[in-house]
Amino acid sequence: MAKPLVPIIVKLGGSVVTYKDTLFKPNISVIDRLVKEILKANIESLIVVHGAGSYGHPVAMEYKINDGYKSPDQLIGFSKTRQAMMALNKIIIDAFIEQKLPAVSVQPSAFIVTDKGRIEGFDTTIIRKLLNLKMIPILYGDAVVDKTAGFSILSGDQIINKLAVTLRAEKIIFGIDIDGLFTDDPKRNPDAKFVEKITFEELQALFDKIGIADTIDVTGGMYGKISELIYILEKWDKAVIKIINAKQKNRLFNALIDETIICTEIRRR
Ligand code: IP8
Repeated sequence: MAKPLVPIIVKLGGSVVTYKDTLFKPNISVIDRLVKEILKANIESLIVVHGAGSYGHPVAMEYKINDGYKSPDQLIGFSKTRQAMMALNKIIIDAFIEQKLPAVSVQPSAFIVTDKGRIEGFDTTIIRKLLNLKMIPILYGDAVVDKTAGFSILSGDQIINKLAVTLRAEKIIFGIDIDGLFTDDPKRNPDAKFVEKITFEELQALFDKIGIADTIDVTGGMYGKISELIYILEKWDKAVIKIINAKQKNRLFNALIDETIICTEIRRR
């Protein structure tokens, strides 16, 4: 039997695919350009996970979905968060289909349960089958059922962590709206230094230095992202993670075809 192809995993961050400060505003031109870059790169096996941006985060925040079930008033917020994410997911899938790329939505909340916010069950059968068919599964951060808390918010980053480790992905590209990791938050500290390459241990040391993004982000912004990156490298030492600025033209394309670009590259050692 032919060896299954190892997928490349791409995260399209919420600050890339939406305007984070305007409720329910997708960044259509960026989405379209990124999909064209994916088309041009002609990748054999690809999974895309997108963030919530101004779709899921403000709604989840309003109804405190990430705090778990506390009162019946939150239930409508759980519904609205799910709907918001499906709406954004549809916009993104439509952009793939427009380019005749066979993307298909895989709704995380329909197959993932968390316990105290961490993924419990994770069955990749559907995703593997879709990849075998040469389709592009597209997942996203979602509002999910939680064993202890009733419900919780599952970030796209945690999904990527699980996918990368389970499917033994060797290349993981995180598309965000800055060039990569800095020694501090570059939006607040002008002396923050850009990090080109970093190892697992160095990343752990940097972990405490990077604060939570000041925009509305119920899953912890850059802080949440870094902690998930550490989890990936802890469990799967062949992963090479690139954090790129997906708002800059051709960065995603060049990262996909292994051209040298401005980015932060993270390896186990
Ligand atoms: O933007 C969060 O996903 P993320 C998901 O990947 C929701 O952190 C629904 C807020």
